[in-house]
Amino acid sequence: MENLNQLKNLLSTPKDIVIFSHRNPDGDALGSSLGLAHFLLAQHHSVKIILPSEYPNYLNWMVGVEDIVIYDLIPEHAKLVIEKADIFFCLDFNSLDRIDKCGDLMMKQSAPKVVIDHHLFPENFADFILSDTTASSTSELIFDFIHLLDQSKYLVPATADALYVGIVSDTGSFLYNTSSKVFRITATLLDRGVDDVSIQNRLHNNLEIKQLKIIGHCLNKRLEILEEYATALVTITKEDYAEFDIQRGDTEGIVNMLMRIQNIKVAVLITEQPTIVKLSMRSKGDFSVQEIATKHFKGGGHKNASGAASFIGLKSTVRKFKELLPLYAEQLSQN
Ligand SMILES: [Mn+2]
Repeated sequence: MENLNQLKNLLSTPKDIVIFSHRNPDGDALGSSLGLAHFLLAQHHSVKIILPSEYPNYLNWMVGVEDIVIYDLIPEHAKLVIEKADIFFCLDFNSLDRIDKCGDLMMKQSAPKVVIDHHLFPENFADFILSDTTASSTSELIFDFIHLLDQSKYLVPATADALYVGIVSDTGSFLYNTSSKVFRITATLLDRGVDDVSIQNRLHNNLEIKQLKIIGHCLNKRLEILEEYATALVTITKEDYAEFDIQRGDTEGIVNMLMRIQNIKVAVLITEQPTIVKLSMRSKGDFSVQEIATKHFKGGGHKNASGAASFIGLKSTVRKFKELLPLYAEQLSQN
């Protein structure tokens, strides 16, 4: 991070700090935000986390979630908090549209803005940027940031737990995006007292029966294998949403499950939402679903994990996706 000393100075006296993370927050959004929040609280800053929309239920045990301000629920209060801030942190996103109206509200304020993120192509709106697209997660970068500030004595247990959640989430429990550095950081977090087994249980062995039945339905009735293109596709219709009472977070993990099929290089989950169609994509190796998300739909993310929106309805979206695959036939047919 350039001008790190300037930021160090700013943080040397108690400040009103607002931390933003992205809409539909995942384990890394929450993990990095809560991890940083507890680190700053230990130094007597006053800290508020603002998220545009609600976090999924499976994360509701994390220390400090009850104090998170959800913009969708209390926009007026969120606005007041934003107007009082001395410093803004933007975690796990790098384009302002990921925080909806909060982006405009923040940009109206002159207070310094810090971006810490691992997504490709950061927008240039911040005064301080720690961006590393090779990092497993933003939580990994919060760990780095704490050490860059030379303040590891404030890496309190609640921070260690939160950063562990973020790393586990964005590496699919150490299945991808790993590096020797990730394992070293994780070891340090365990040395700081993280109970890894109990957190993994809370994250993974925590499904409602309904959620398993949704997965069963999707794999049994909605899975299509496009063998020629090493691609697995699951489509969830509006009717499925109604019949199985599918809520936010219930479809989490389905697309990763498709990657477990042998010889599959690309997995996509296409869901029919009330007003848009959403695509969640994964890939192995050099094949970039990020390119598909940005070139052909409205979206982005990482080379091997991206999300996108489509506005042409479910059937046309599925057709469009399938028609794109021949463009990548050469890459997808390689072994
Ligand atoms: Mn992330």
